[in-house]
Amino acid sequence: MSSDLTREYEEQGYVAIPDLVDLATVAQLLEETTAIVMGDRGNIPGVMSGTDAQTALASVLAVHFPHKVSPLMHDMLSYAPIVAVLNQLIGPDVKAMQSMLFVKNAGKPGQAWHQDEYYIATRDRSLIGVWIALEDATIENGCLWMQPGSHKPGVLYPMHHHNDPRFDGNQEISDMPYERDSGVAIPVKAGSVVFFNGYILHRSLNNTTQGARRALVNHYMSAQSYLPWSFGSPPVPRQDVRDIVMISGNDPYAYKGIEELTVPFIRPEVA
Ligand SMILES: O=C(O)CCC(=O)C(=O)O
Repeated sequence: MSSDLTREYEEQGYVAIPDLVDLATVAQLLEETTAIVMGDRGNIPGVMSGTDAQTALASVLAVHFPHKVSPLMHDMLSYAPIVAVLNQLIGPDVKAMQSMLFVKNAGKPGQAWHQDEYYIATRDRSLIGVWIALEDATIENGCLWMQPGSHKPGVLYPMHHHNDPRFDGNQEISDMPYERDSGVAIPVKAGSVVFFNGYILHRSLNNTTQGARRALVNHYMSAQSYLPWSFGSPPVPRQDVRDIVMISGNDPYAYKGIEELTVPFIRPEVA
């Protein structure tokens, strides 16, 4: 794999790679998305079992932790061409801790400016989001937007509640050194994958089209770092969350075992 890719990732804080996931796999993931939101992979509070596919899909913005109920989504964490890029960007020892399956049908909100390390802290700043386009993502249907280079200071900006109906109820960064309406849109074709740094400022807009904007987002980090992640409301901090999936290399903390802490849920649309 080219060193240009690493350089681009380090400079911009993200890199978009076209055609990394083959379209047959994309088609399987789309079918699996329907099965998950129809409750066919087990009960997830809020999924509409007993209804038709269209109604079920239209009701869901995103399912968090689909890999906990779907063997296909679990396998996708270790999709070889993605792991090859992660090994280049992170190193040989890689673990995953989160998956999110966006359906984002017509009219659904985006997510305002945020940094993923605000939610999933690592000790070594190695968090990477891997955003897999399951259909063409456009400005109109709510593709990602980035502030190139914004990961470099390694600063987490303050978050606040917003009342902007274009975005879901997650908080938005305030006092950032960028205009709120600036940034670079990242439209990509189905099968493309966007790798982005946990400190980069990014967002997505609402879907103003009549179709969906499905995407699978998996999060990874170096297995050499503890994962001091907080859960719950109010959040309970933990020193090293072991609800992880080893992806490649060695797990220096294997002696701690693996625990099951997270369960799938539907992302709320309002705060
Ligand atoms: O796909 C989206 O609409 C938002 C994804 C995102 O911001 C994230 O995964 O951090």
